[in-house]
Amino acid sequence: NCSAGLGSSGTISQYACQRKTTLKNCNKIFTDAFDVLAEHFEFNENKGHCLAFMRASSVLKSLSYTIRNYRDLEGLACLGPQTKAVIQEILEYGNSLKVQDVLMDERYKTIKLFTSIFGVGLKTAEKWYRKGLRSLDEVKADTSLRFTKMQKAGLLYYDDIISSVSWEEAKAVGQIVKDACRRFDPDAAVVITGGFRRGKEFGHDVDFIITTPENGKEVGLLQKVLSELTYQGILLYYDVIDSTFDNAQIPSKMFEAMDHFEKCFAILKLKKELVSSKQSEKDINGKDWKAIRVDLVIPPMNCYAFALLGWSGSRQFERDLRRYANVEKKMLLDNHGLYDKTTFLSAKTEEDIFAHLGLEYLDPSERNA
Ligand code: DCP
Ligand code: MG
Repeated sequence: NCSAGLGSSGTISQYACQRKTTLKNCNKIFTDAFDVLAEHFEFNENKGHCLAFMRASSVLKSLSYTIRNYRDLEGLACLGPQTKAVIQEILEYGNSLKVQDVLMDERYKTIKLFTSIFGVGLKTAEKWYRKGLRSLDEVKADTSLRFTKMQKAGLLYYDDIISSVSWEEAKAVGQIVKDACRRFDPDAAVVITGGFRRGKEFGHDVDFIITTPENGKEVGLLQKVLSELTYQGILLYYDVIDSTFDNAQIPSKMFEAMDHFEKCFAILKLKKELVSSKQSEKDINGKDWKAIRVDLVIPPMNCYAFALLGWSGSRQFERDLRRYANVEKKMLLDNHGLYDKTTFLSAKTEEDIFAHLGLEYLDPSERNA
């Protein structure tokens, strides 16, 4: 129940890290449209338009009222003629022709389908599209394609992975991962991050940050945990990315897509009996488990707060937090640290990082930008 657009204040920041964005979205009809258009431009590698729609969507998600007429848009940041035109169209006709066109577009539909396979990015999806492939069956049947190990797993467990992970399932996976870590280090910190930490009820995977109180003790832990999960027979797939993290590394290497911590992209076999609401459930083939995508990230303790903040998302929140640090504070922020010109600013908690940046602390549930 969102209140009517009682005077849009002009005080909404252009940065998601200065807005509170909970999961309650009063403007879903507009943000769904923007999210489709942003994705369409992403698929066409039009970064500018993609960003414009993502930012506009994010601003509307932060509003405590529903946009009911064009005047409600006055003073809102990040809305340009392009995004405003879509809002006006939806206000007038209930939907947007451009969005309808995109949703019907064969290229959009196919790229969306292919990139929904674990291990398939935009480049691969486009290549398959250009070959004339349009469905998963056609992809699987094409003997000229060479799949990576990740893509093979993605296709094998496609149905399980595409059905989203519930919080109940995430908790059950959390218990398994925690038990495995604590076996080797009783003091290991194991925290669920990503969308579940922001309070989402469903996600596409379960993200974990794992570390140890003593710096350096985390080295070797991941391998032991993976052996344990293998021994239990529940590690369906994994790909370990070794740490390329170097404490001496300073700002020049910033703003890379991926951080340098040791991490693992995995698929775990979750027994349905371990999920409280799904006890003794079997599907028609008698399968009593579900394949779940899991990301494990292992930073050293001195980077823990930065890693946690960086992996808690949302993506738009992270983007704006870095942009804010950079543009407004002339600092560099990434998943490893915060640099003020030449000084490394240390932080034990996320609160410390917000304080360094002069920002009011936002709870993870308020970072759903
Ligand atoms: N992240 C990021 N940039 C990336 C990848 C990840 O900033 N290129 C951060 C923000 C994400 C978090 O890591 O919120 C976890 O990534 P996910 O893709 O798992 O995103 P979510 O957990 O937010 O969503 P989902 O519910 O789909 O898993
Ligand atoms: Mg996630």
